[in-house]
Amino acid sequence: MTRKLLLLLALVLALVATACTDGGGDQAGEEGGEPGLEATDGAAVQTEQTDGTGADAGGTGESVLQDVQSRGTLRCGVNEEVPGFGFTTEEGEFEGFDIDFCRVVAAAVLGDSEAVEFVSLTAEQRFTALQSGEIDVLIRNTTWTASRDGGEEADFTLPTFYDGQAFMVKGDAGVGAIDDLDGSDVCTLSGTTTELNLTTEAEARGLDINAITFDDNDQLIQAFQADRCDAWTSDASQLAGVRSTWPDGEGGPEALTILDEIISKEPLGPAVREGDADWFDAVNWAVIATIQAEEFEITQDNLEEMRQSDDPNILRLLGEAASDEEPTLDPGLGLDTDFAVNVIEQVGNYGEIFERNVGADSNLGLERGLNAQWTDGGLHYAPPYR
Ligand SMILES: N[C@@H](CCC(=O)N[C@@H](CS)C(=O)NCC(=O)O)C(=O)O
Repeated sequence: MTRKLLLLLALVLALVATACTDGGGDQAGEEGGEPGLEATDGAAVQTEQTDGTGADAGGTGESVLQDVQSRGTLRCGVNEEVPGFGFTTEEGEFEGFDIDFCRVVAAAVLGDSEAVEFVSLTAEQRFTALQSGEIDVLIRNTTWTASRDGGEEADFTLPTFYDGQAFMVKGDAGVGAIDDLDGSDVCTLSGTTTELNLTTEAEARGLDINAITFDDNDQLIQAFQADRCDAWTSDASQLAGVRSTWPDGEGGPEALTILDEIISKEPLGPAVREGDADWFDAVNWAVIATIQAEEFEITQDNLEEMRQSDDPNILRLLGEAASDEEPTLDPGLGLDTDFAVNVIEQVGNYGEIFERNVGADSNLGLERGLNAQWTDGGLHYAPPYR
């Protein structure tokens, strides 16, 4: 390829990159005026327009890790519409699996799981908010994909939830499998991985499926309730969340069926802005600490006892000296050596977070499945903390 062509190509790519970042903002603008976000730590606060450098988020520009530690609060981009994962209660409190992982990061980085400013985002707004520095981390049922890693200036940590796309139908629709949806209208949400998965699966099965795409989840729910679509497709876990709070006026949860077939891999997890290794490591190891704690069977209840354990691996994780010869481990993550203690004490280990929000102790009642420990046939595997 000639030098001139290479230069031209580089120019085009630069243009695309700029176009991509702008695109998201515009869309947000389209939906509801200001591409602003609503930061809520109990009281609604409207953030001013940003210039995308991140500096306006009060950052020093070195690493978000220092920004958060000097600010004393974590700005976490979340969902407020998905029961079990990220939603607001009647009292206006944020609750859910992803919300608890915001608290895990705050406990690890600030020693205080409550030092979080929750910023609720639509699917379309999430990467713009990350790129502009309005949020420090995105923990919002977001799938790790190559185009997001490469094209959205995002770095994804270890997944917190291994999910897959499914279909939800009304129980009385006579639909028992995806193939029964031939000739049907299926609701999807724009700005998500859902739409492409649907068209890919329909083509693979030779089904004639008409995708009806909405920018806003509420509009999608109204259309589904009004039978403007025969099925709703999205991540199975989130459909279970929506189903768990389906209004009695619409027949309650029993009125809905989630088909068994899963058509995609949706590894969900936190994302940080690209190119910030210190912040990436801090968030990643905060997540890993919850998984390692469960593997070591360290719980909120037995934590104090475990700090007296004679297992050096457990002592290392809990910031204790592993032996007389081996002082407390500081792996150089820029976190307190006992950060995992703050995480477990204030939020819990992985299993406790799962069961509380989406598992046996919740309305969703999800099985661990792929989200079990590797020792139980699942995918959660913590790299060694040493
Ligand atoms: N994991 C998918 C998103 C899946 C999805 O759209 N989930 C729905 C659940 S019903 C959702 O979050 N809807 C609410 C919203 O995005 O505002 C992605 O990263 O694109």
